[in-house]
Amino acid sequence: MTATSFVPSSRIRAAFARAMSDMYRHEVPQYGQLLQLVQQINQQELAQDPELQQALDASDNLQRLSDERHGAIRVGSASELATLRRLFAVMGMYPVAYYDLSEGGIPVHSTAFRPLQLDELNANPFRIFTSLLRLDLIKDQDLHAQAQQLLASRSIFTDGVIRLIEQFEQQQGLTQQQAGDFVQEALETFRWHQQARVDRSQYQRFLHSHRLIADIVCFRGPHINHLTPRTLNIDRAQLQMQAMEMNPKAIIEGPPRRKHPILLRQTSFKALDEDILFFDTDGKQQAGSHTARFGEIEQRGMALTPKGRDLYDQLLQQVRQEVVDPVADVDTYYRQLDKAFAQFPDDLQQIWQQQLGYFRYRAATDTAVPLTADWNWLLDNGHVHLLPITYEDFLPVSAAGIFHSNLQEQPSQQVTRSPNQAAFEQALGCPVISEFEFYAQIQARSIEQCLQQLGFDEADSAGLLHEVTINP
Ligand code: OOG
Ligand code: NI
Repeated sequence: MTATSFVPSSRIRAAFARAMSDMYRHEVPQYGQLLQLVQQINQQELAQDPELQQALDASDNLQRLSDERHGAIRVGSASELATLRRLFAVMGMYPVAYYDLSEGGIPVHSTAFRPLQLDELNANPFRIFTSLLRLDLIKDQDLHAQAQQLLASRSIFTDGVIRLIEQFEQQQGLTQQQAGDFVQEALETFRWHQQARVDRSQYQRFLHSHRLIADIVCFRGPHINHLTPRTLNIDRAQLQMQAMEMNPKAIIEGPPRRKHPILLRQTSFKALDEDILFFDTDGKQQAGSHTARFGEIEQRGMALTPKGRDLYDQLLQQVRQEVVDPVADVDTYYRQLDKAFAQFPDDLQQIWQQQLGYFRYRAATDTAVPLTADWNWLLDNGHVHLLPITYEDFLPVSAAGIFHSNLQEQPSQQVTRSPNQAAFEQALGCPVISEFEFYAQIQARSIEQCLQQLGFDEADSAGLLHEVTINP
């Protein structure tokens, strides 16, 4: 068999994303409503703002807008996480970034499996935020042991998907038939199971320890807990969700609304109460309910350099210290957020000058430019345009906010901050990929191309390259 008969991983990813969306809409009809709302708002925004349309078009974002989606799952053991890594690799999705959620009082740490190259993201941007339970943070030894036993005795993957993953690894690809089977088999891992694996009292014990633990250990699999389309106006979407009584969370996570959006803003409708079944001690079924699944939306802005990210973290932390419980006083929270972020320039040239964000450099002319030109001159004279690079990753403080609003109540067990990237990577079976390197590479390649187009040879570009490579 020749390599050309294999299905490109982006096609498998797209088919999987579609199948997942269909399944989730069927399982959680309110998610279908959210999708419609976002589509409507995006159409209106594009119609009202031709500049936005152009900007999205120029950065290759327009054609993938309607299928921009992420999802999230939570798993319980190292071996589950390691097999997921192999499963996602079939779809060209690799672990990018380490997120410590213990900081936000959540006993998990996470990564996001996503495509790595820009052309892959453009082909299909689907990604999965994946969290691993920190059993080491469960203080109650008895519960800890029970959780371990439940996790060790479940198998969240079908035999079929394991076989296909092995085939993929041997052949370095899947045929059309195998790819179709793979999507169906892989989907099973993410399906909802109404039947819990424990009785009611055991479920309650986990719930009281931390609601998240009950969600992770009491079921047969790590049901997909939300999907997320991309909106062009999250403020409008939030208002509409309120008007439609969709029970949105109280605040939009992330930076405030800006002329030039940075990073990521997110909100969600809160997790629904869903009917589940317990086994009682006689093996009979008993009705109960579980709250875990929700729908989320996101608005993406530009990726920030480590320097920009530090400024973002520092400003957000300042606001969180001033307004300890944003949910209790939403207006004050937004006001303080706006006030603090006045310190973050909202002008592309300034963001570039202060090296706070990543950009693609586009040569705007084919005419030769003086070899003595510097970037300021090239930009000011319209020879080069700067296009912000879209942020493709996540934010731990926002993620913790999303977790919290879907856990209904404050956890009774305190979780202390304890990042452990080494333990996470050991469970995963490889290091996570640095998100900053990804953006820096896109930027560096665009600079090279831009200089070539402007007629600079290697020696001539040295000065200009030096000027921008201080940018990580
Ligand atoms: C994941 C929450 C984090 C995001 O978009 O930041 C997340 C979860 O609830 O499992 O999805
Ligand atoms: Ni999410």
